[in-house]
Amino acid sequence: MQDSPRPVVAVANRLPVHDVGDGWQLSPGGLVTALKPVMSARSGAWVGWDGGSKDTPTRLPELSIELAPVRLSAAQVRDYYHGFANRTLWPLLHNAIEKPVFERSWWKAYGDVNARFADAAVKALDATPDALLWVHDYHLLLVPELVRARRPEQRTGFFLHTPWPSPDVFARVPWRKELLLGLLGADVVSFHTGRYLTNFVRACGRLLKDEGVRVSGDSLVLPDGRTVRTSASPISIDVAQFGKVATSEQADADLAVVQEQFAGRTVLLGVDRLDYTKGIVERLLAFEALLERRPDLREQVVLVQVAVPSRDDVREYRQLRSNVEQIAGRINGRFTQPGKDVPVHYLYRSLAPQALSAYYAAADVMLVTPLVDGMNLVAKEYVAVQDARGLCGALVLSEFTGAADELEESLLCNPFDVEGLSAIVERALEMPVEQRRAAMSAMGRRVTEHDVHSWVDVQLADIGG
Ligand code: ADQ
Repeated sequence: MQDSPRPVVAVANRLPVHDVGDGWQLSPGGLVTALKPVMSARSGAWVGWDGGSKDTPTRLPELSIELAPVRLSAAQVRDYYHGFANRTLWPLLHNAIEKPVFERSWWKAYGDVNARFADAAVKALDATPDALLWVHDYHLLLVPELVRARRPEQRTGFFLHTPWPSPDVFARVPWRKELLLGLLGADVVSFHTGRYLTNFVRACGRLLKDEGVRVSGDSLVLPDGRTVRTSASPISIDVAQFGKVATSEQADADLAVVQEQFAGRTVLLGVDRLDYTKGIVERLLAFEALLERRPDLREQVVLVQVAVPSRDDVREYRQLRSNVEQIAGRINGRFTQPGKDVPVHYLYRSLAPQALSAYYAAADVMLVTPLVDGMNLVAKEYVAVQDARGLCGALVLSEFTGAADELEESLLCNPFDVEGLSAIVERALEMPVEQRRAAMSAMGRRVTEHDVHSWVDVQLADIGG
């Protein structure tokens, strides 16, 4: 007889629900969609920050698991979330492309809040016998060890959604040993790619030598003999769900509007959270260089840049927004012909799934050009939508994304080289249809085979040991 699957206690910065005015709904997003069927089959709990709302439900009809809200004070949100998570760890883990800020009071709050999350996780584990613990992302690096100290036999996995930088970059953070030892409370620590995994193992080997931690292949052996495994397990999207949305009547209607708006022009598209890791400035500069070099293209191409507002209480993000808007305005000022449409359409907002999928379907060339990105799901979403509709647009993809390891038939680019990027965009515009078709169908197959459900299965099997 087959054992029934073990329950799961997931811990992430936010709970997977949001207030829609007259009630609560599951938030959209890959992780939630992926976990929903698994959690329904397995039962368990999700521990996360309640985002400041006082009436977060502990159950939702469409979700079989318990929601375990963590309350944070305004000072904790400021120092742990806006401070240590977003201004110390986020830039540090993204190769320090913005300078990380090191502030002792933020570190203190980070430790306190991680302890709050660990308390809530232990409570949920006590109520769910035999559960696996699955901790997510850079907000909670200390949680695995905090739980291990109280539940030494607990099976625990950690998944990092960002990159892990080179050991030299990671070594800059004053609390580097504590952060690494926090993670080593897990049984398995997982990353999107083998490169991040190697960087992490090398950081442990170098910085924890004096603590008696030994590297053995891709594993770390602790002084008490316990072994922590690492694994590379690229996250993905719910391909079937994207296909369904992409071929819905609403998406057809939205697509017709976009196509009419840009009739006769080739559409280039960028879709990102407005974040300095995403290379939006370099992308705009490459587009500007292209229009400069090729006057014949000025009325033939349009760049649609959709940017979701993000972290606008952080100075670096406000500065980025103002740069992006200034450059988009400059390009339109320079290249718009009297009586004609502008070359850059800039949308600063979040879009509904059908509208987003209509833009993906309308895009002849998708520009995914981050300076550094753990995975990048937008690239996979574009492939899923184009494939579901039998289209064959060209994908220009930064080699500094996790997705580049899997989508090798894309046009890979180095976004730091603006002239080079501009030349690759030109190549994408001229790529023969057979070549695009072959590339899209190979990428479509790969994304379909490795969707988010198979990622969850692999992760949970790994944690189960
Ligand atoms: P993010 O940095 O947020 O995620 P990404 O993987 O690109 O980056 O996911 C963004 C999500 O937001 C996508 O699902 C996309 O559809 C959505 N989105 C973007 N613009 C939108 C818009 N205007 N309207 C509506 N939705 C929009 C982090 C890491 C990534 C990693 C993921 C998952 O930084 O590297 O891929 O987690 O692990």
